[in-house]
Amino acid sequence: MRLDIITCLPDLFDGPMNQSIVKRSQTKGHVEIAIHNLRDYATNKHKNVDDYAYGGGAGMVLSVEPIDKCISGLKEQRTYEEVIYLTPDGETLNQRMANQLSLNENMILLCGHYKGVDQRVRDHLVTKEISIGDYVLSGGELAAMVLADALIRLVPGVLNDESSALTDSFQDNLLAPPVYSRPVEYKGWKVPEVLTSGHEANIEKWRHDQAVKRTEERRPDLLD
Ligand code: 6GU
Repeated sequence: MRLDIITCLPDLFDGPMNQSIVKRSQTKGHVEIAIHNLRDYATNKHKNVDDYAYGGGAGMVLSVEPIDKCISGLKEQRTYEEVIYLTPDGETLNQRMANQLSLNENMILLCGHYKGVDQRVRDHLVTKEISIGDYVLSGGELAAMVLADALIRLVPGVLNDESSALTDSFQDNLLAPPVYSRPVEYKGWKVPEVLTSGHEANIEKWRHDQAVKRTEERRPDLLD
């Protein structure tokens, strides 16, 4: 999977994209992430990538030209299944959407900033608009990192068998069951006996029952 991320704040990606599983996915060659500074595609001498909104108000708007130049250049190098614009008025991200998108090979993630992007970008260049929840962030960068993380961990080979994405919360519309590790008793707080019994079938049943109980208590909407 290759992700091309277009942003006005490329430095924001330094940390999160270079740690832990996301970093390893790149060093192991399963995933390629390229960050593109929109400012490099500015056409005026001040390297501005935004401008006043026609009609007044609304603050600054990201201009169509630098975004089109950046996307066109990328499209000359490979074909993209999706050009995704991260925006609070997009479709809300969920595990099903992440699963579907994780099957794609090449995707562009466009991070909005300021008061948004020129609508012509959305009408002519963007193929999908995604939000990560009903709250407003100051830009699409954190949302792009959330989406990238959710997709990368689903790419075959990125996770080892033990931490397989198939056992994640949400994968079967159930939250994950509780987990325990050593010691078997701490300050009188005990690990459920079934987990140390060695009885595989009982353990599986206990985990499933706990997952259902947790989902009923915390997220009954998932069971509908
Ligand atoms: Cl994708 N962008 C911004 N700016 N805020 C958000 C969001 C995206 N998703 C939820 N809030």
